[in-house]
Amino acid sequence: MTNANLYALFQSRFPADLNKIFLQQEDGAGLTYGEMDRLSAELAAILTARAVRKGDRVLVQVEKSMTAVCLYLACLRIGAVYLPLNTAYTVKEVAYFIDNARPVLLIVAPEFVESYSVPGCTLDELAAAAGRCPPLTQIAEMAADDLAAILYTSGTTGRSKGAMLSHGNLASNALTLGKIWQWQQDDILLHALPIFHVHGLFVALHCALLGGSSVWFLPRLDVDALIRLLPRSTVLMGVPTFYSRLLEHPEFSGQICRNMRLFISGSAPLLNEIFHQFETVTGQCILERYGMTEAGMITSNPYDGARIAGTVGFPLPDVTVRIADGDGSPLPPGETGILEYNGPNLFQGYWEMPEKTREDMRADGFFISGDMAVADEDGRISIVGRAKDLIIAGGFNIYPKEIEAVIDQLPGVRESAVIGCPDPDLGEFVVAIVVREEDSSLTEPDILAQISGDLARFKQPRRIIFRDSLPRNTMGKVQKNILRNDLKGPVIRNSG
Ligand code: MLC
Ligand code: AMP
Repeated sequence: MTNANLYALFQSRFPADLNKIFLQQEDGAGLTYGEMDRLSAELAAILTARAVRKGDRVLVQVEKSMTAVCLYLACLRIGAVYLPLNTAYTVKEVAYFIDNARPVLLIVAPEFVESYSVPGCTLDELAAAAGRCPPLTQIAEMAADDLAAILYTSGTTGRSKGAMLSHGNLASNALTLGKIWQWQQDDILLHALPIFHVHGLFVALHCALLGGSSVWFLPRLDVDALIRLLPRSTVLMGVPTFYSRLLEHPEFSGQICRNMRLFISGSAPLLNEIFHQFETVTGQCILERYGMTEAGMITSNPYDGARIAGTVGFPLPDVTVRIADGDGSPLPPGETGILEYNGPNLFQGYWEMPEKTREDMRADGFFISGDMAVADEDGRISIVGRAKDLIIAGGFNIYPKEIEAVIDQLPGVRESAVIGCPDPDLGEFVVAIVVREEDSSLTEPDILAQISGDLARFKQPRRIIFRDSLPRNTMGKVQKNILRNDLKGPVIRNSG
């Protein structure tokens, strides 16, 4: 049996010259393929010395860095399950993940090492120890369905669920994307996404690793840095905000994109207007693709062939997609339904929540995405809405239920409803409509101050609007579409 360990696959694709740059920063710092292989083997040895074993969860909440990438690779090497978290999460939010996933080791920022019940350390500590430790070069034997990572994704019930992704899931998606996007050894990827989500961690880095390519590794989105590096890059992956911000930059031009062969957008809908403006300025069409944490990428516009604004293209070659009615029966082209899919990239279920996994799956193995879609006669798919109550701001998913639960338990609040309002920069921003108890004089700042420790900053409402009651249908369900319509126009986002 061949080893299905994803890191073994990466190794098999390393460039012949291990002195080739893998990650590089603008300040001159970098890691060659050989250095990355060695550092990840040293970190693998350190993790093993700290009693991390195959199948154990390693929870990681650290700033983006080259060492953090090697830590991820080290976990793959020893068969540990990598559990990355958004650096914006509060201690209270992280405590939930610890309780749920029971990691054996936490790697967190120095100020949080003592905050939790599970032993923790910093990435710097690990890196310092790595230099003193002989590398563990052996790659753990893994089956295709052994877990590689758990990525938490909030649910419409407000409780985060850990999506279990196996070595086989990640490998299949990476191999497919590498092929359809024609990844090449001389590609240079411009990487400015966070590395705690599918987009920046798996889609971007795996394509580069399988291609044996080089990566400009930016700590975060800095549009000035993109402008400087675009002439020395060939591929950019970003959420739509990347493209709207580039277009606003006075120095953005077709000329600086002259070496670029591919601009990819995803994680949130790309506005038609941005697609067309981008084409006008650069002569290039952004390739929009669609995916989710539970499977990685699912559909993509073609590399060769028409990329059409407002569509997410066709199912990946090894993924089956159907647009279905509420019972899972396929609908004909032109009819809007729920997008369901199946393929080798589909996850292994939600960590220790079999009932949640069952809720989202059909008996024939298809996963119910919760996205509303329509296919044309050729099978080209457009995402036209969401059946799930979800806000996407700057590519981060925000589940209203989670925010409503926090606001509802505040003294003086009778009930609340959280919705997304259109935002030109981030796509959507969070607004809470709150009904106070009769004797309450709660104000917007009072509420914001009281929820600040419970919710990551990006989830906190940018506006709180008070109402005497919430519109409800005859079933008693809050009619959020009415709230969205009522608030069209008058809601101005607080800048802070
Ligand atoms: C930052 N802020 C956000 C935010 N990002 N608020 C809402 N939504 C966001 N996405 C807030 C901060 O809390 C802060 O608030 C203020 O904005 C400035 O913070 P910043 O860090 O300086 O922001 P900026 O660098 O401009 O970040 C915006 C961004 C970033 C869009 C570049 O959010 C980003 O990199 N997003 C990518 C997310 C991503 O990778 N998604 C992929 C998910 S995978 P204040 O008030 O404190 O100043 C997936 C599957 C798939 O969906 O298909 O890919
Ligand atoms: P996440 O759970 O963070 O992986 O986010 C997945 C969700 O992002 C999907 O279910 C979609 O709602 C949304 N999404 C991803 N890509 C696109 C896209 N190209 N267009 C519209 N929505 C998208």
